Amino acid sequence: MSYIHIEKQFPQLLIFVILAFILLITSSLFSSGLLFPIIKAVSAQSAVTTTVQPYEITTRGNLPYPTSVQGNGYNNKYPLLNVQQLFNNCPNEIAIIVHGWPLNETQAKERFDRAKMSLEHDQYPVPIVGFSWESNTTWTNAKQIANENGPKLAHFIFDYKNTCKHQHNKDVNVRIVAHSLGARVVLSTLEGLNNIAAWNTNHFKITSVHLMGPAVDDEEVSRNPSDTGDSFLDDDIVYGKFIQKEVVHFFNLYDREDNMLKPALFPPVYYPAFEGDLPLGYQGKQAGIDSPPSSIYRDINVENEMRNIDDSDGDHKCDLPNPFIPGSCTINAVGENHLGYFGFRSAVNGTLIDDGAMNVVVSNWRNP
Ligand SMILES: [Ca+2]
Ligand SMILES: [Ca+2]
Ligand SMILES: [Ca+2]
Ligand SMILES: [Ca+2]
Repeated sequence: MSYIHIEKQFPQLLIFVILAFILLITSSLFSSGLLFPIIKAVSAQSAVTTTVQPYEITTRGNLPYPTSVQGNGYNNKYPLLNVQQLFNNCPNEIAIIVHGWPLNETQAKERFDRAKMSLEHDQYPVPIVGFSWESNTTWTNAKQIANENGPKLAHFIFDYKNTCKHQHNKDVNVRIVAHSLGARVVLSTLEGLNNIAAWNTNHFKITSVHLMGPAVDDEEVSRNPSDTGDSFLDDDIVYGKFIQKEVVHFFNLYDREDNMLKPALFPPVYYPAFEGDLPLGYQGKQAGIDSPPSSIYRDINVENEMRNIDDSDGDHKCDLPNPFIPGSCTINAVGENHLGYFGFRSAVNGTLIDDGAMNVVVSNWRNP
């Protein structure tokens, strides 16, 4: 009887002893001041500046394969790293940043630097690879060049994943973030990957794609070719099957107020006038099309991330002046600045004012 009694009491006794022991340890840590340095160390760590390693590759000059850009990043702020390092180190993940239209090399570097600052602000220290392509030409030429760049970027991505896998035994994650007409480069890249036999036999995938304010027709993410044909400049190709096959998570960040993408009653009207259709970045995929499942493809409204700031690149000029009214800027409200997705730069000292839609990108990376 008494034996059973002791056995029942024993767990409670044990808990009491453990609690007393914990109390003793913590109180002695407090009194000796040992616990305070631990708290201090934790808060100091969260204040440490996040650094994003900058790489850049280019196909400008109609190069058949992207080459590593030497020299410095935007405004000589830092040296660009050699891409060969990536192929040797194979970090767990990289983010390829693709710019839009119609940018020269300096402007491309400015976009990559803004993306870098926003990622640092959002404390996501992923190495970035800026993809600089020859977009500083007419809209029609730039569309053609964007298409041609897809297979080139596809081969680069394949070589990277393949080298890391078979020479360093590492599975690396490749993410892509593309702005505006850069979306056309990326859709063409997915088709290009699908055409690389060894990409398929290795079962490689792109970890995530973010299109930010994509300037491609709103049916191009369909899996059914018969969904195209609703406008006079259609490509007669849809990319939904490539999205589904090659990408783990695909995000379309759209903005109904974007001044390059929205249809408007009064000029200037850009994408809808150029193409006779609504862009994917205006209000998401076209209603009724056969898009990939929502486990892979998602539309996200980022209108409120585009603050009412008319100078995102810090050149003291309105990012999109009204060509019909001298001295008038088309950016007057939240959501309107098509150039704000990568963030906003101060015209006074070049630092970041706001991270644009990049916090949404980072949030999706952390929690797909
Ligand atoms: Ca359409
Ligand atoms: Ca169309
Ligand atoms: Ca500007
Ligand atoms: Ca933001």
